[in-house]
Amino acid sequence: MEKDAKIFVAGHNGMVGSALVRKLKQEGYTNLILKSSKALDLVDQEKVNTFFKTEKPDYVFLAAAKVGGIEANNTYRGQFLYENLMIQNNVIHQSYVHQVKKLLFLASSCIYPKFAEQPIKEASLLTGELEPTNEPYAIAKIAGLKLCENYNRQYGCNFITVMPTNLYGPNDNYDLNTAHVLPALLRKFHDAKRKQLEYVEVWGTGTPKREFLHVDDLANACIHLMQSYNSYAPINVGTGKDITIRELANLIKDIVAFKGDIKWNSDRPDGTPRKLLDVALIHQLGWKYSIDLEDGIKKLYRDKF
Ligand code: GFB
Repeated sequence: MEKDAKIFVAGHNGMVGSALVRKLKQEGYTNLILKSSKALDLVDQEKVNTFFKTEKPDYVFLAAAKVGGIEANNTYRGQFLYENLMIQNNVIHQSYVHQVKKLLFLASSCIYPKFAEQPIKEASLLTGELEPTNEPYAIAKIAGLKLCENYNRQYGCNFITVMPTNLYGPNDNYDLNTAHVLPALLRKFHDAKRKQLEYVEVWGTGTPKREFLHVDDLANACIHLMQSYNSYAPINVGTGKDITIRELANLIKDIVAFKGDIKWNSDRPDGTPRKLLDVALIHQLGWKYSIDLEDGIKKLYRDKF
């Protein structure tokens, strides 16, 4: 990627897109094309066609997506499937039509089978049933990575797919109905401390395990892969370490210094029991995460609240 290449970061106002923009600017990339969803609705085929025809980007980071935590995935099932399919189809297809040199598509670790062998190797894809709460999102992302794969195979495109684990960091969503667990718990414990509540309700049983990666580490990995990885085989990006939701809740409770109790609400779904990524492949390519989970959460809490 040349420093003055035209780089389209789709979804630059989101958590991943904004981290990519910070990192690209830091590294001296000067020609970024950024369009808010108001200025360019990526679900709208006509508008995306016109945009590509006019702008003709050299490189594309496809970080635009409808995303959310377990509750949002389970509630807005139709929208998660439709909007993600449309965004991907429009951007990936137009990248082929207008000969984009390279595209990086962001998938997700939740597209692996619910009971995949741990740690999850890239080869586990499509070997078993999906977690029901996020099946629509997973199906859309699987379609996206298959579109990349098959545009490479049929047309010789250089479209790669990255599978990040659960992410956290600046510009996350703190709405308790749609957030992921980490920002939701920061918000809940912080508000409970401020209001001097006796307890905080945490969803599920606390036994599921999750791996958390800071979004700045993901942005580093994406730029590294954009420069060095040229295969349509999806590649995992994570830390290689996971913790239980109970451990996460206790960690956040301590960071926030909330003195009350935790109440577990097992009427809420647990989701996948575990989804730890096997990160051997990206380690071989010379990338490793650098932000420790506790340090990352402490900094986030200081900056956000
Ligand atoms: O982060 P999260 O919503 O997503 O939930 P997933 C992770 C775990 O935290 C689940 C528990 O076991 C939740 O039950 N949890 C506890 C909570 N308290 C809370 C809370 O207050 N809010 C939330 N949200 N969870 C999503 C997928 O799955 O992960 C998406 O649905 C996406 O498709 C994303 O891939 C990365 O890790 O379970």
